Amino acid sequence: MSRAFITGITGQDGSYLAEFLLEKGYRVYGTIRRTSTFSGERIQHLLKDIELIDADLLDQLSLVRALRYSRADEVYNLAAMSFVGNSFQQPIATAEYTGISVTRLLEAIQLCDWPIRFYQASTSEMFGKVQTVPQNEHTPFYPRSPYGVAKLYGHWSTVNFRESYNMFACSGILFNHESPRRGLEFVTRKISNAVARIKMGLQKKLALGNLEAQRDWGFAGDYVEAMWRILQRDCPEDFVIATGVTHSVRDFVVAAFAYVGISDWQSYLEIDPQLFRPAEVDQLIGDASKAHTKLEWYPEVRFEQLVAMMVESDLQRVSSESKSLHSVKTYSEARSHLAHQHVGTPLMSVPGLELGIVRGNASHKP
Ligand code: NAP
Ligand code: G4F
Repeated sequence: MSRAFITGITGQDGSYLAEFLLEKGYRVYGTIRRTSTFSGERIQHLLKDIELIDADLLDQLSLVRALRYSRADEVYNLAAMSFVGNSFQQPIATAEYTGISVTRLLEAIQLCDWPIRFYQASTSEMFGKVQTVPQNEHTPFYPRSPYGVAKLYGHWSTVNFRESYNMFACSGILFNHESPRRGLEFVTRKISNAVARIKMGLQKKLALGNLEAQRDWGFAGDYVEAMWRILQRDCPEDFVIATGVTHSVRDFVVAAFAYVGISDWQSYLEIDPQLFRPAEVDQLIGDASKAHTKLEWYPEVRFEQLVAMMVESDLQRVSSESKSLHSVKTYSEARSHLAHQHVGTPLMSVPGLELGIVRGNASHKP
């Protein structure tokens, strides 16, 4: 039985990848870091099938121990501080988590005395101020955020270990991919959640920043299969993974409101200057021809299907939360109900979350 080791298993991609690998018959290990509340809502349904190991990206020995315990054949490095907006507020922490930790993990792998294939979660953010349209494996990088800069370090570290030590180390340069499991701070989920709540009469306005930014949005479930395919080849190489279609944030807003039958979306929208970034990535559009040819990978979910999937999921969640809230009779029942709800799914967006300025124990994972 093949063994897979996933850092960031509690994240959007980690949860889909764990499901995918379990279906393929893998034994799956995932790292979790100690937090005051368990952040495992996305993998709750998998807990009986996977094994979780305590490890933190900043603690090199914890990575070595976790790897040795798993004796993994394949390592998927998905853990990172992944929110671009926050990286402007915490550039040093982002460099540590998202950049230097890649080298920590690569060195930990070198200390293992069995062969390991390594996947690094690289990103289209590395293209930033794009130098060609569309972007492929030959496009020069020009990151526009501390997150993009940190990811670029991790990317080149992966290439360097491959070339220096003959490691089977690969980068997947993935364009934006979304799902109902996306964190509420990312723009697609922020929109789908707000549209569902507006439809249910629970929210009046949706505040956004730059509506003109364009992204190549795919479905996370499709993209984790590409990660796996990258590690199944005879030789290690890097791949761009994308749909090849781009849409603006405005397009996403219009499509999400249209899904719930609201055409006057402008009356619900507010533009908040604080939500604009110090430097923006204006347009991303990927050319995944190499992945089509060498991995036989193609995305299945189109933009319209993705929007529908996300809004529908939030409608159902918001509706069931709202119904169960109304069934609560007493004040103490309401308090205990709210406490319970906050463990898993937040009842409302947390103001300031998208700026990365919320402190304390606010849970923001779907
Ligand atoms: P995500 O939902 O934000 O998940 C990030 C994961 O990293 C979580 O499991 C988080 O654990 C873990 N993590 C963060 N800091 C850690 C630390 N110090 N030690 C251990 N674990 C830590 O991100 P995602 O969307 O699944 O993305 C997965 C990876 O792909 C990330 O590296 C991201 O940068 C990259 N990527 C994403 C996209 C995209 O569009 N989604 C595109 C290109 C690349 P907690 O649950 O404890 O917070
Ligand atoms: O949803 P976003 O925060 O995603 P972004 O910055 O593209 O990064 C995501 O994709 C990368 C791949 O290219 C990943 F590497 C990264 O980890 C992450 O998953 O923002 C998308 C766009 C931006 O241009 C932003 O300025 O939406 C714009 N936007 C407009 N209003 C907003 C908002 N973004 C957020 N998060 N919140 C807003 O209110």
